[in-house]
Amino acid sequence: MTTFLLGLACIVLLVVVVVQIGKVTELARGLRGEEEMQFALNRRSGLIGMVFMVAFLIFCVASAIYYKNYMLGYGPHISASVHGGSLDKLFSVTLFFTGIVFVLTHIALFWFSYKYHGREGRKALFLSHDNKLEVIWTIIPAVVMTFLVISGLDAWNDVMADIEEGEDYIEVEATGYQFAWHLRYPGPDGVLGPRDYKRINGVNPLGQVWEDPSNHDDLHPAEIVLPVGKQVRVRITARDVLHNFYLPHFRVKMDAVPGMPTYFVFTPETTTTEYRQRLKEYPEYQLPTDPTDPESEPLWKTFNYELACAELCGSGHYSMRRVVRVVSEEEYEEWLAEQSSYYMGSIRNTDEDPLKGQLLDVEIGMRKQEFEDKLALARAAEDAADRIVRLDYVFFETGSANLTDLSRYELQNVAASMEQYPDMTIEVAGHTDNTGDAAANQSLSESRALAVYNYLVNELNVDGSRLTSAGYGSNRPIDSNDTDAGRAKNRRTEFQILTL
Ligand SMILES: [Cu+2]
Repeated sequence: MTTFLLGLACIVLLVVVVVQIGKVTELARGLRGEEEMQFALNRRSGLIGMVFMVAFLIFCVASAIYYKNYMLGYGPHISASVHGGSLDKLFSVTLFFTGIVFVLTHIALFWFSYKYHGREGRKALFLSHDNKLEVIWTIIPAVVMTFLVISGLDAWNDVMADIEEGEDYIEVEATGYQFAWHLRYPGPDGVLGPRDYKRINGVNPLGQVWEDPSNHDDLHPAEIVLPVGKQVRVRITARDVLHNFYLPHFRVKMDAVPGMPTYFVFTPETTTTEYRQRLKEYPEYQLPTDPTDPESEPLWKTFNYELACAELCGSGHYSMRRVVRVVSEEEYEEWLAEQSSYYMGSIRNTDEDPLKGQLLDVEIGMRKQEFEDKLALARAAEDAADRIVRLDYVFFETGSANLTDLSRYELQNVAASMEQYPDMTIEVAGHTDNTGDAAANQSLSESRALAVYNYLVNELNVDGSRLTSAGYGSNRPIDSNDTDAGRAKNRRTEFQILTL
């Protein structure tokens, strides 16, 4: 409020001053003669213009020098990507020519208005046109522009070249929406799965088509991590309005257009750590990150590359920042291994999952591996009593001895192991938790073990003389029967290896 009142008072005072000066000039004009007064004013204006011109040019040059270590392309901010240098060079060449024009035209502008100001006895020269002059000021800019445009086109074609057949690269996808970037990595298969905008909803932010297995391993990380020296192709899309994928330190900038995927290929060549070391050399980046806390880490240490949106896309535009890390190949592989598939983590077996209730090839593979690991461990056990393999994926319908459909995969693993070890004999055992009647539990465990026995012998052709079945009711718990989790563990089917 005080600031507003002060501002208002300033404006009122300014108006009063201008009106008073006007009155004084009027009076002086009356005293000294109008024309003479005008000539003096012309001369003064010309001189003030000259002073302004000198101050302005000094200010322009000095501020450019003062801030050069903050500007892209200068000081520590030379490009961190392979192609970036050519763009920086282009900017410098353009700046060189436009800089010359900028300085010369300003000097000419103010010098002329001073030198040729209206004065006693001077008359303006009438000049309809001058061919020579017009040819000069058309040809020189045309030649310079042609040179700039051609070298610009050349750099553009170079920078915008897409991946060629057989080249090694990683593809990353960035989808802009109000107001963030949704990032997607292809996962181990190296393929970004297909999308369909009609499928976009709260849990499927990109509209991925879950029936397609190439979507199953796709990752949705929170930051962009890239290995140094490797080609990256960024597929850029938008979900609502225009956004712009901008990685200033890598000189990457491309519109994100709804319905029209764009791309950019670049190769980062400076890791985040190397860039920080570069910044460390400059006093500007030795200042504390938090200006109010001199003890806070210096700016160079907290520096991170960033992804920004360079299209004014709405009120939350500023919040579209994402951190970008460039690391060594090993660190990248490590990071990649830590990421988990979005489908497996957030979609699998939820209502959103069209494959709910089916087993995926990768899951079958994972379960087979788990089974083989457990079998190897059991066969290596010293004590015969420890040679037990729990069949974690054999399930029955509640309260009955009917095997669920998906149990067949685990039983196929058992059959395969019997074939692999022709001398192996086993006892299939059923166990329950302690809820309900003990006699009923006993009989349920026996019939469940028998169901497994029958399936192995009748459906999977395992020789019946090599296995037996037994039920133990709730007599052999492996966990507490006081918790849900414990009881779930106790309800189990397993087999014990009798002979190796
Ligand atoms: Cu945006």
